[in-house]
Amino acid sequence: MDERAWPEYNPQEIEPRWRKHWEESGLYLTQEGGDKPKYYCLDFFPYPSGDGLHVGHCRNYVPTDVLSRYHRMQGYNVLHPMGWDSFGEPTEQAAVAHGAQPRQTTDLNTANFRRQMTLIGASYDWRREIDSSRPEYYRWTQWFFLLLYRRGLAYRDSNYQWWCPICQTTLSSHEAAGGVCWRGHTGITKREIPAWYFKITAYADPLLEGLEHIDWPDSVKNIQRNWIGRSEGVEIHFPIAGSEQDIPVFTTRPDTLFGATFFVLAPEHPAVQALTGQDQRRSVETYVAEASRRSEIDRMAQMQPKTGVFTGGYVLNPLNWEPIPVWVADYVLPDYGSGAVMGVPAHDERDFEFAGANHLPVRVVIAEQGSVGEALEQAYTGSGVMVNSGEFDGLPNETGAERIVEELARRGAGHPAVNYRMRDWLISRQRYWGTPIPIVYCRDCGEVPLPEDQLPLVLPEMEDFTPDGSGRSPLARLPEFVNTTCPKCGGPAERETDTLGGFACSSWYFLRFTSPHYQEGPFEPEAMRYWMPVDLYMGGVEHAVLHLLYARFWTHVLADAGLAPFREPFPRLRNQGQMLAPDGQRMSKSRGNIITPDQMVEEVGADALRLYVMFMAPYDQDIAWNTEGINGTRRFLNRVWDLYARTYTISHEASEGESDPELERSLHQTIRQVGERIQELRLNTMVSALMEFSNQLLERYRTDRWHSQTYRQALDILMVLLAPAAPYIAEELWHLHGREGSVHQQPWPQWDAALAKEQVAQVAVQIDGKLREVIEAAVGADQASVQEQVYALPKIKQYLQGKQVIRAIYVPGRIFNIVTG
Ligand code: ANZ
Ligand code: ZN
Repeated sequence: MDERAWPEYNPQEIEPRWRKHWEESGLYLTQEGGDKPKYYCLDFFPYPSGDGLHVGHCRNYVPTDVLSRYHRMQGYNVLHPMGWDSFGEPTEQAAVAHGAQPRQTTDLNTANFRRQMTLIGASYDWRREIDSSRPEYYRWTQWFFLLLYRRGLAYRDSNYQWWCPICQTTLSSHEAAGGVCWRGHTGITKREIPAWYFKITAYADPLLEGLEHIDWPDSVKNIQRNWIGRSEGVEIHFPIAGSEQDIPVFTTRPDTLFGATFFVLAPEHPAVQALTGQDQRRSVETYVAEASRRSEIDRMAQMQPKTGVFTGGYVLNPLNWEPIPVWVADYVLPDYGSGAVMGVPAHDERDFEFAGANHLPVRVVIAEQGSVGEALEQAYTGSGVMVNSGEFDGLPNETGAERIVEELARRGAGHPAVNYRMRDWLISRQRYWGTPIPIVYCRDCGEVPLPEDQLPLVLPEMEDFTPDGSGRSPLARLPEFVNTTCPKCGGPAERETDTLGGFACSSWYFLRFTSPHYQEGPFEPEAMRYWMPVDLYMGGVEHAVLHLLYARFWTHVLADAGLAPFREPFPRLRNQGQMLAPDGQRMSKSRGNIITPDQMVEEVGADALRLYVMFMAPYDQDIAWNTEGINGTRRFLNRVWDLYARTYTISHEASEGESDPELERSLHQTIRQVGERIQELRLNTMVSALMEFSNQLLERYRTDRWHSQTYRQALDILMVLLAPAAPYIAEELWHLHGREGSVHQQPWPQWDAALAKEQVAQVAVQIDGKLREVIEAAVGADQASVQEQVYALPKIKQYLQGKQVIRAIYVPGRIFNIVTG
């Protein structure tokens, strides 16, 4: 083939052709069994929104695809599946907005997602697609509910719940964090509604402990740690004056006990009634009624004035019997610790503020070193020597704390205690579009779980599934669903009408992918043990607690039930950065700044899009889209194409030319770099390694040094190295050269350490004419890289301390000269 006969690079023609071919030949179907090692590469479970994908999603789906392709070429069995988190409110609301049924909306949207994902070359095995709103799937979500139920980890309770008046459903405290519902609605309130909970608090310690053994971003681990909020302290019992009873408080500062000048109950505390005196009754009742209307978030805020009222009652300091006045104030939360605190204004900021607002005495019991005992302007929260604390005076406060706890224990008035900020997970929703809860209520037997052989409990079709404001699920309006017989006694019974929130579905889907069509259980045990745990899990930062905590919880439960030989489902987690619009704003439909993969594939091709998404920034950084940038990666692909068009055929016809040691070294270095960088997700520099190497080849061509055997070998290998990142062009080049099979089924090229080794030179480092160090630098390294190497040397750093570098000159391969002033 001569140069002129070579076709133009035309991704619009190449890409659809290969898409079709790959699908027909089943190129990406997962292989199982054999003795290959496995690699399970998973994206977060997307909910199929009507907007479809924008280019931001490519920052998730392109990297995982590149890793999957790379591992296949490395000889792994790769599981790279995709499915839909289609139950839950987003889908239901979208259906309402379009006047459609959620089933139709889901099917329409998933078809579009699938098309777009295929467009960008994502190599999912679509035979394994799952959809959480289909009975074949949610049957097993119900199975998990029953597993948790049997293990005492699912229970129904009537309590004050977060309620979103717009979604018309209860929210878990996780979803209500920050005072807005997780979908962004403000005005959430508390409402007393019976609801189902999962007892995630029983797993607080294992969930904390597990974080120590997994490779996750520290920021995500810390968010989970804070969410669980383990706090070690002491429970102290304060006797009520004139009563046999006492009230416990949780404190992390037992050393400040003698500084407790008041005592505060949360307005909801059950002892408020009993402690309130005749004269205070009206003011206390008014205060309590008002507090219940304010949200927990307002109450926690540091800036709130500390309101409260005196109850007229007293408790006694358990060590010296000093009477302490009891107040009711809403800065004390009902569901943390015991819902009561000892107020120590001298050493706690909020107590200090409260004392100031209510003219309560402040008594210093920990003396700050060097303080002369003047009035405090703010609470002193540091350490020091104990004062005003009876027999404990003069002790360092850490020792004092231990002594006080011993003394309390001796008198039976206190003991060490651990508290958690995390609450149980509220999972029931008074909504239609979710997994029905497999529980019935029988007049005689009470709450009865459905036997497993009655699963799936199918979600009935409903013409009008909008909530009616009753606080009950729309399913309650269907007598044919509600009325049933008791599985235990056969008598009349009613079904639970709440459904499970969407987070239930996503708490186990990664297990389903290991055997998506298995009928006898949620997963085929062998397949699950083969594929799990997930080797790389990737998705957005927004799931730091909700999904990522729940999924860990279910897996821990599964392990304790003897059904999984591991506790942590995701040993390696990575979060991709956000893609912002060119204007630096978040991409959103309402701003009208969305860029779709469809547009980009149309304009420059999927390969250029993939390369740009990787090249633009480290994968975990937020960055704005830049159209000039994608033109750059398209030009790179044009150059690669040209390279092959101009020289490939000829170089193969050419007789054995001589070798090119310098090119050979770069070739082996490039193989190494591309592989390592893919594994480490350093995808931007992976692309630059491909670019640099291609440029080097082009340079050989321009300067007529392309007749070597090395050059020809380099072209053979470059196609293969391009395959994970730019699968279409790599495949096309492969076939244009009459190669057999698919480039994607080629083994990853080996690199040779000896050949990759840089030739090094001894470089003398001089400062102001004096020899200070000799280093080894790569032959051909430029001044900038040698300078970086030199300035990083501790010895050189020391010499340069306090001096100013005026000039640095590199004489390649010989001397690095620094002149200071
Ligand atoms: C007395 C004291 C003195 C406290 C002092 C602190 C400093 P963490 O670390 O978050 O666990 N507390 C206990 N229960 C509370 C509730 N239901 N609502 C609001 N605050 C509550 O915090 C433990 C501290 O938070 C406890 O220690 C208690 O105040 C307060 F110099 O007790 B401390
Ligand atoms: Zn019964």
